[in-house]
Amino acid sequence: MAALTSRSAKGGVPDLVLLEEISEDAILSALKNRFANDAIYTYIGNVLVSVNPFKNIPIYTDAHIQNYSGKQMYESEPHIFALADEAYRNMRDRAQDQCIIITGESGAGKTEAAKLIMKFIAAVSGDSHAGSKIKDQLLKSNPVLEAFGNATTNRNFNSSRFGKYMDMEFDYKADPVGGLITNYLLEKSRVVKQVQGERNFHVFYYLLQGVDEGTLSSKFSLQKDPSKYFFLNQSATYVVDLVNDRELYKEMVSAMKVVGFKDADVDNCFKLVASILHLGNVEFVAQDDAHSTVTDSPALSAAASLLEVDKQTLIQALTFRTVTTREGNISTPLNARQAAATRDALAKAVYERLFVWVIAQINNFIRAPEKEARHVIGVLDIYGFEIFGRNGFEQFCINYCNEKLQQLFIELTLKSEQEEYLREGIDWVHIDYFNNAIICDLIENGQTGIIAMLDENSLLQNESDSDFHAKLKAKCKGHAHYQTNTIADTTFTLKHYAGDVTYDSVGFIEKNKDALFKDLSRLMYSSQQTMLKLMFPEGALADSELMKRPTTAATQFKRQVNELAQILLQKTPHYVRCIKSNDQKRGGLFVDELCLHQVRYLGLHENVRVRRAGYAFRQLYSRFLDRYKMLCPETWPLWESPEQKRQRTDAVKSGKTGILAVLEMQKAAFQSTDQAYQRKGVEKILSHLKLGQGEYLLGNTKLFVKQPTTLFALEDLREHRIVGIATHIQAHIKGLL
Ligand code: AOV
Ligand code: MG
Repeated sequence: MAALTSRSAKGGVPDLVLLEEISEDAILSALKNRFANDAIYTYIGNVLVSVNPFKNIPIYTDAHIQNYSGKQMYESEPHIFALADEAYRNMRDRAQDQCIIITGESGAGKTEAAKLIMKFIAAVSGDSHAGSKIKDQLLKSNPVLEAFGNATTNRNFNSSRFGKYMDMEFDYKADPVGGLITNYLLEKSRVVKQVQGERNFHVFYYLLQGVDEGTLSSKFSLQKDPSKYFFLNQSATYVVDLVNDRELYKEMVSAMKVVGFKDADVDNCFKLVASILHLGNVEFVAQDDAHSTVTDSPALSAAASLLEVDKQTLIQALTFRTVTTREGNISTPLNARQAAATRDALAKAVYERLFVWVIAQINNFIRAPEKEARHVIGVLDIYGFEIFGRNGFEQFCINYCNEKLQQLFIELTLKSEQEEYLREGIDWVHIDYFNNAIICDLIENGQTGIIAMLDENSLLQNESDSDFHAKLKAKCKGHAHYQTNTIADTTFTLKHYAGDVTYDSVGFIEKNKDALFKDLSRLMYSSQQTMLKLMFPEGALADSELMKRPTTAATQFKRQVNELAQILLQKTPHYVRCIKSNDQKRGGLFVDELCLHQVRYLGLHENVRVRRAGYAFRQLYSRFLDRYKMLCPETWPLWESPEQKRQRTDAVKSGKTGILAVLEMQKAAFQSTDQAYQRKGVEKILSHLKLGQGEYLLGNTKLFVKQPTTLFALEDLREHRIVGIATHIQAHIKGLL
């Protein structure tokens, strides 16, 4: 093999396993070199590392789709399409469910990656009439979900404020037949408040900018100017570069129609969106410390009218709270602050349930009948790890979810590696790695975890955030990943795999309880709008039923995250690890420090080490033989079974001669499914190329190659040989003429 040269790739090694020196710095500079050459994708074995370029690189055209379709990953430049193709072929050819897990911090490019994967799979999969309809629906679900679930944040102008797992379903022919979306914890606090520089969910601005002034006023009682609305004007950010609200409104509405929403549904959705804007403008006047009244305003009337509820009942529900005691129900007045909080709770609840309703509808439209859906490819695009100036309950949940995904990554990459070696009868040497299970346990342990403690306090009457904080301090003290802070007494710090995050416990209890006063549920259930009514089914329950212990938000989330982990564990995983190149969203800028931090916490260094310790590439004998048979005179052109030899002789006798006849014979020879026969062919190639003993191992069905360089060298040789063959054929044809 000494004569073979290493395959050159754009801007450096296409697989980090190939680095001469394995260190964080070496990994960083390799990624940086490639990034400078617009090579934003790099492999670590079958894991794809993607560095967000923040500029358009023309590598997603139809020609690129064609180029990556049906190829092995290492055969071309690393690409998200190559990974999507691998998942699709695995599902089709091996009849296994697949999942693609995309991780990385906010703005690293997860959602874009998820969309590119869907685009690729839609383009290369079957195109029957029904198939093409469902593909449209699947693709168009994205703009709908983004309108309702994404918002402009300081980190990303199109930040996903919910987690999404989407199964694409395929039939026995591997044609798409449907899909199923699961959503995770929407950041609903954004509906009522946004920090400086950020916006509310996109749909509010789409509605105001997309609908003409006349209709806006007659149908929704709204004005075009977003600064008129309290739920939009607190951050004073209305217009964002790259977000054309008017165009996106059109895209959203047309996407809703393609997905299957009826005009009346679309109308009802926007009425609810509008009602929330009006609710935000409802104001309260303090009567005394305990009482308040609602200012009768056009906003109040418009809210009641759009929600199709009685205005007096709305006023009552916003300014009084019914408490059930042993003596019966008591109506307690709310002061102005409490009334405003109740208004906010209602706005958040309506928006969250609308979001859940939209997803449920999409699922109704796209879900395939059970007997049709044979296999799935799941794509997970969840909010990335977040460290803000102030981190609250939402960041706690989001980061916990990322912690779980990291654990899954560790388990699956090592587990699948070990299983494959075992299956193929090859020895495996264990490599040590940092297991973040200890942090997951600190958060989710059923007895001693932070969520369990939070729940204990949330379910007690009159417990405060400071009680919860004190309990944490007492119980978690001394844990290697927990730290009490003396500076601000309401905070605690968790040492996550991705960095230390200081959380402010203020608001944890309330957000975890996530209780909606029954006055509000009943009010919503009294709506004349059936869609809204059905979103609040608990409004129909008797007091005794409503009293039952509600599931807290954190526990519900924990359950969902664990269910998700189970779903992913049952599938063949593929990983995309996204890296954010800079914080300014500047095209082509690679900030070393920022990227190094991500390389570190994504565990890329360990990933490369694990991968190097094993065999970097493995390939079925049949596939290897098919591709490289031409590199050895014994397998090309004369190596053949006795039966094939006889057939070839017959062909020659019957008049077919020359290289074309030999090519035909070769085709027949390598369509043989006899594994022993294929293995023998592979051995012949390896010994002809004088591959060293340590460079490969022969498994039961696959060849294991230690260094990817070997494969790249084989690729180079193959290319060389193809040119030679073409010249040979041309000369032969010329000779015949
Ligand atoms: P995220 O999903 O990882 O963040 P996005 O996928 O929304 O991040 O990417 C953020 C922005 O980066 C996009 O809107 C594009 O402008 C740019 N971008 C991402 N990938 C590419 C690419 N391959 N080529 C060119 N530009 C790209 V979050 O949802 O905030 O965690 O919460
Ligand atoms: Mg996203």
